[in-house]
Amino acid sequence: MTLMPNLQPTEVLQQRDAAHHLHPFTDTQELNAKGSRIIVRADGCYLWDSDGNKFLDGMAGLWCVNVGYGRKEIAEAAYKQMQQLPYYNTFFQTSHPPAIDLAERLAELAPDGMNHVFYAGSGSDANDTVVRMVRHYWAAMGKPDKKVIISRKNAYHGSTMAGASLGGMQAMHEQGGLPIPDITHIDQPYWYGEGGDMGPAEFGLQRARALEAEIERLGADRVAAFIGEPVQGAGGVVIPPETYWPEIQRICRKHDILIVADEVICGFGRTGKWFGSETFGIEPDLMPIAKGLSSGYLPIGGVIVSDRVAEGFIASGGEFNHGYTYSGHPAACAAALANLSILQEEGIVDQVANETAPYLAEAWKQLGDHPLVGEARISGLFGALELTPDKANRAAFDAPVGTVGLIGRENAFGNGLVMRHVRDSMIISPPLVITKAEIDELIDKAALTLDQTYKAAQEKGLA
Ligand code: PXG
Repeated sequence: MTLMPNLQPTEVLQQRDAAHHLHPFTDTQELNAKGSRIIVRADGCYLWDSDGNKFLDGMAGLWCVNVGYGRKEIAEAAYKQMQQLPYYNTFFQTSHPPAIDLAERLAELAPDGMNHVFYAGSGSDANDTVVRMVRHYWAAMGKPDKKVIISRKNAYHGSTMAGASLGGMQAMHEQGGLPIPDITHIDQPYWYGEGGDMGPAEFGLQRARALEAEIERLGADRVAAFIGEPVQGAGGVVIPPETYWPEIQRICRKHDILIVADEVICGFGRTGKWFGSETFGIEPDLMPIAKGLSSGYLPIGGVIVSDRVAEGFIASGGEFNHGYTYSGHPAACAAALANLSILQEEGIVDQVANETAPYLAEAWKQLGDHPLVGEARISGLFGALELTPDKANRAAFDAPVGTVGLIGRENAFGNGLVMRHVRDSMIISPPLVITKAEIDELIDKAALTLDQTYKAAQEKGLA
C-alpha cells in the first residue's frame, strides 16, 4: 500500500521529534540519543514503522484498540458528525444527539442500576470526576466529612493531579507533591509478588481485609469510596485471587462506602464480559471508562454512575460545579457509538469469552512451563508472564527491577511483536478481534522472545 509516498526518512523524523516533542513517561535524554520508533500505519492487529517493519500489536495500542485498526465505520461516523456538528458543548442546558445516543447505549450495556453517564475526555479526567462526584454526593447526603478515598499501592488511575493521587505509583507521587489530601493507599492483591507462603485464596482475603482495617483506622464516617481496577493493568496485569472482590464488596456495603470500579482498561470486553466488574462479581456505584469506549479512535472518557449516586445528588438540587469543554464531544461520541455497534453487531465480546480467550489461555499456560517463567496468568485477553531466575521460589533477579523485562521487550520488538514489560514481567492485551491464527503467531513470537531473553539473562549471570 503506497499510503505515505511523502514520508520523510526515519532519521529526519527522529531528529524533528527530538527537537520539539516531549513524550509521556519518557527519559527524554535517553530517547533523544536513541531516536524514537516511528509508527506510520496500522490495520487489523498489525502496525508498520517508518522503515517498513511489521509488528503484531500485542498491546492494542495502549490497552485500547479493542476493535483493531482500520475500521472505516468509525472514521466515517466521526467524519459525518464533524460535517453535521463538529462541536457543541453540553453546558448551559444544551445537548446534542450523539451525546444522548451514547449515554442511552451505555446505560443499556452497563450493569443493572447504572443508568447515568458523565462525559470526560480521557480516563484521567474521568477519575478526577470520580473524586469530585463522590465527595459532592456525600455532601449532598448531609455527610460532608465522608471524603477520604481509599485506593491501592501500584494502582493506576491516570496522570492528572487527582488521577495520579488515586494511583499508587510511588514514582508518580514523587513528582508534583502527591497525593492530594484525603486519599490513602492499602496493599494490593498481588499474590505472585507479595503472597509469600500463603495460598492465593487466603492471601486474597487478607488483602481485602486490609480495607476494613483502613476504614476502622480512619472511621467509616470519613470514608467516601474505595477505588480499584478489577484487574490492575499498568501495575502488571495483577489478577486478584477469587476471594478478593467479594470480600471488598462485603466490607464496602457493611460500612456504606461507595465502590468505584475503574473500567478504563477492563471495560468493553477485555476480560471476556462487557465490564470487568461482571467477571469479578463487583457491584460498583461508579465506573470510570475510556480507552475501549472508542477503541482509541478519538479521545473520550466518562463515568457511568449508579441510580443511587446520580439520583441522590440530583434530588438534593444545586449545581455540580464540574465539567470539561469536551464533555460529550459530538465527534468522539459518534466514534464511540460506531465502535460499540461493531462490538455488539459482530458479537466480539462473546467471541472473546467463548473462543479466543480459552484458546489463548491454553497456549499461555504452556508458556508458564518455560524455565524463565514463574507464573503465566490470564483473564480474557489480558495476560502477564512473570520472569524469574527461580520458579519454585518466585524469586527476583539479582539486578535492578526491570532489567530482564526490558531485554524481553526489546527482543519482542525484534521479533515483530509488541509486548510491554512491567517490572520483570511481560504483558499482553491484544485487540479483541485477534484471530486464532494471530494468537498462534503471538504465542510463537512470545516463546522465541522468552528463549532469547533466557539466553541473554544467562549470559549476564542472572538466570
Ligand atoms: N485508569 C486506568 C485503569 C488506566 O489504565 C487511566 C485510568 C487513565 O486514562 P488516560 O486516558 O487518562 O490515560 C488509565 C490509563 C501503561 C499506561 O504504561 C497505562 C495507561 C495510560 C498510559 C500508560 O500501562 N492507562
